Amino acid sequence: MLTLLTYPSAFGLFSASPFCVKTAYMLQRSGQAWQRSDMLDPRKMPHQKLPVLRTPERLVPDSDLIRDWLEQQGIDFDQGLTDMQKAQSRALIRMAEEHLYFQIVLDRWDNDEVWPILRDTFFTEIPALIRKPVSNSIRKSVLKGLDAQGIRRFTLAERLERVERDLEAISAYLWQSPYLLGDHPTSADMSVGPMLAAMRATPADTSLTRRIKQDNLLSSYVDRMEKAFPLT
Ligand SMILES: N[C@@H](CCC(=O)N[C@@H](CS)C(=O)NCC(=O)O)C(=O)O
Repeated sequence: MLTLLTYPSAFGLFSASPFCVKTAYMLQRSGQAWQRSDMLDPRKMPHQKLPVLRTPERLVPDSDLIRDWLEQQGIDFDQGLTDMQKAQSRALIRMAEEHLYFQIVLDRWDNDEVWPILRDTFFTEIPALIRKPVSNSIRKSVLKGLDAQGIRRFTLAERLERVERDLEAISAYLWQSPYLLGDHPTSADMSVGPMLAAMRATPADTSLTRRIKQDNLLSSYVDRMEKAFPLT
């Protein structure tokens, strides 16, 4: 049986990590038998990140490498798509994972209202006595990473404008069909759906949570994806 090493359920989601949710969707779709195994500290993992898939032979890190592994077993997540649609799918996935994702991380980690909730969700394994200083220093290093990545250098208005462009692009697809590239979910949905779900689920009232919650097209798409891939 395959085992998905994942961050635990949080904020009403299968996992606080959209990459873990994406991988759970792919596993569900693959038809393979799998189970979840929750962990909070990924430092012993091959990339020091989650998700990781434990297969009979080895640990496979990274949702995209897990996708490759599953496709090598015979599943085709993009069956029936044209080469042009596959190219569009790749661009949508990169947009979600290399831009929207960092917007979500910033929305969660740079918000003093969300921070105590994050601390009590992600750092429960750290002994209570040292939890505050250790988690504060992890928070600092995450924010430093967002500075280095660049997203934290924009003003809030500039950031929202950047998000808006991406959401408009995603919406343009969803005006055409129930899923991004047709009438059934493909790999782009398994990446974009969890990213929008994560954006909506941040446990505070932020510009990003409001943006998704108040948008019927995007919110009903997130709900549709969650219904298409029921996870426990
Ligand atoms: N490219 C990776 C990204 C995975 C990722 O960024 N995971 C985050 C959680 S959403 C993580 O484990 N971060 C821990 C860390 O960076 O220390 C994938 O597609 O799986």
